[in-house]
Amino acid sequence: MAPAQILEESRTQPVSVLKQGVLENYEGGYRFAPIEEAQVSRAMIKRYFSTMYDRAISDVVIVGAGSAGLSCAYHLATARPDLKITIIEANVAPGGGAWLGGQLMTPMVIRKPADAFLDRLGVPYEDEGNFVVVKHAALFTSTLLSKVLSMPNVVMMNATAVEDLIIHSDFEGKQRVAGVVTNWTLVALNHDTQSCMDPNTITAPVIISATGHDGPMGAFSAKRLVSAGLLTSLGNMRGLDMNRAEPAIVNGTREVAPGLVMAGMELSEHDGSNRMGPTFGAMIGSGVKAAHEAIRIHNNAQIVNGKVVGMKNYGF
Ligand code: AHZ
Repeated sequence: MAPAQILEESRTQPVSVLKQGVLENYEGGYRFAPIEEAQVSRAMIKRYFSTMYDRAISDVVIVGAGSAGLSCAYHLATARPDLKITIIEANVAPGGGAWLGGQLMTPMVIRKPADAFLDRLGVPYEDEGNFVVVKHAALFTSTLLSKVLSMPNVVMMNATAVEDLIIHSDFEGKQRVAGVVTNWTLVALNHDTQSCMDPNTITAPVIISATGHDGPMGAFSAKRLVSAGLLTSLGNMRGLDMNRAEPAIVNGTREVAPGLVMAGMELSEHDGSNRMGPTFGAMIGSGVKAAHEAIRIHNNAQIVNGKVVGMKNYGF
């Protein structure tokens, strides 16, 4: 069909002509632009590996894209568009446990004042007085995820696990978390089946760990701090108490070891604080507080090639 004919057809039918020979027609005439298989491969490879190359040094690495990690990424990326933020998520699907509320039910409960974050995102909710309810947890998580991923300074590598921490002696001789050790999750899960499958690294002055409570991969950094001798023992998550748990997580979000900020439910394993069950305000608040901590570290540290080499007021 000649281009003129296609144009003519598009005027008479509910179709749109995008380009010569390309037609969006749902009456049997849908025509794609031609493509070579190698073009598809190269379109992905050049972007993915140039991103990996670039992010081998990042300004902030966020480990875990659950409600705490994503809330942190949103606040940090908005507040500091100059920072290269790299999110590492072990699962293929980011979002952690925030696709549902409690016991696989869809509504998500968020206690005030964390409803202000929903207003920032533009997520609608019903106001129940002291708390609000989003009709489906996936509405919160998909909106947050799409906003985070559309930020130019954010990169997410999913299906990638953090399987160790880089720990250096810093400029004062103190142990400092200086980056993460990564592998594709399918490799990380199969170390027992092969003799050697070495990992990759990302250097960064700030790591934010938000890997959730203990599980096959969860509470990863808290457990590694113990085995690395930077934490005496795990506090272990305590029983459910919504009123104690949520402020403990938000107010306790901090730099738990030099270079490592801990957020979300991973902190309950580190500190031995209560769980809150299906109320998500603390995950939002903790994510935002972790972003504040990352900004504080960036503002105070002298950073060269992703390494903290001194403090800005050091020696005064
Ligand atoms: O896949 C994990 C999930 O998406 C990811 N993750 C865990 N270990 C990782 C590793 N490398 C990379 N080694 C890793 N990624 O971290 C994410 C954690 O999300 P989550 O939803 O499990 O934790 P959260 O702290 O963001 O939210 C917790 C939500 C909970 S649990 C709870 C309770 O049990 O009482 N209550 C709430 C609100």
